[in-house]
Amino acid sequence: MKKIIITGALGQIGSELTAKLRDVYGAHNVIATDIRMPKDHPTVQAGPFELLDVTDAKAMYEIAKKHQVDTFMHLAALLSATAEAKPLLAWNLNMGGLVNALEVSRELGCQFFTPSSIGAFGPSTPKDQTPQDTIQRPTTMYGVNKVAGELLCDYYYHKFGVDTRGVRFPGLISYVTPPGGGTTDYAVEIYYKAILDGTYTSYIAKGTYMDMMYMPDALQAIIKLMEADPSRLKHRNAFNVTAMSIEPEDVARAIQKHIPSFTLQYDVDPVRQAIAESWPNSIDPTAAKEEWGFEAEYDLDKMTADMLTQLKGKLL
Ligand code: AKB
Repeated sequence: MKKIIITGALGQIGSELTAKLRDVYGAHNVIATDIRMPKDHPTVQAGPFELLDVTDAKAMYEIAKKHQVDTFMHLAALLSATAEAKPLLAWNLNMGGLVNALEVSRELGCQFFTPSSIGAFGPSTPKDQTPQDTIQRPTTMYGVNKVAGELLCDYYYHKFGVDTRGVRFPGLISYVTPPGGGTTDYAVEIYYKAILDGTYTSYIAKGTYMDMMYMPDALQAIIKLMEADPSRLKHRNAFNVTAMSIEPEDVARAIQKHIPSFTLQYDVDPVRQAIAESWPNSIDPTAAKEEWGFEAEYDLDKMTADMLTQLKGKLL
């Protein structure tokens, strides 16, 4: 049985991953940590919780040691748009937090997971069906952090034998905890606005394709990769994973199947649009499928039906 520590447990992925891991491995075997207290997060509160600033290496080590963890899931990070607004903070938090988490994992012999992102690609990367191994020259601070992070995780595996594993997540769509400061956030906001206002104004331009995935598939992918037979892994970190390549009009059309009067307008944000245009239109998840059996259950229509049902229950 695993004993897992999660950083960023109150974030978009963390809040749901904490609950899912507690279902699978037992509540007391999942130590949730975040820089703030878990008010209004009943699932995170329903088990061990520690306050932790991931840039504090000593505190991180002490918490991990106290709970005798054997698995480290490092999620705390600034997303792309926030990182572009505060690049130095992003460097310190995203890279400082990661190297601290890898060091703790090396010292305590933990298996290690951290997500990379489609943000690790840049304008010179092939745009369609982006291969697993390809040009990575991102033009954002977030992307620079993600590429460096992918390399650092490979380094800790080769140099120290830390069992590092990771995926490149696309935009993640969920109804539990909203994302904050990402470029793909429009694909979550649109569902909230569809329910509350019947209309949405997108900051991402019509025709801008990006990869997305529904949160249940993202959680399943993390667990499957961490449980995968290591002898099958040719790559260890930064596996391309995706469920759909979509643009705002695709989401609007999927919503209109349930809310025919839904309308979509545009007021494009040049900063987030430029980030989106520097990313791939679609990525190729073949390596993840072949090496550890990645699969996504939700396409756009199935995800939309579930998002609208769940959000109606939550918001109305
Ligand atoms: C973001 O938009 O910054 C994230 C990501 C794709 O990594 N959702």
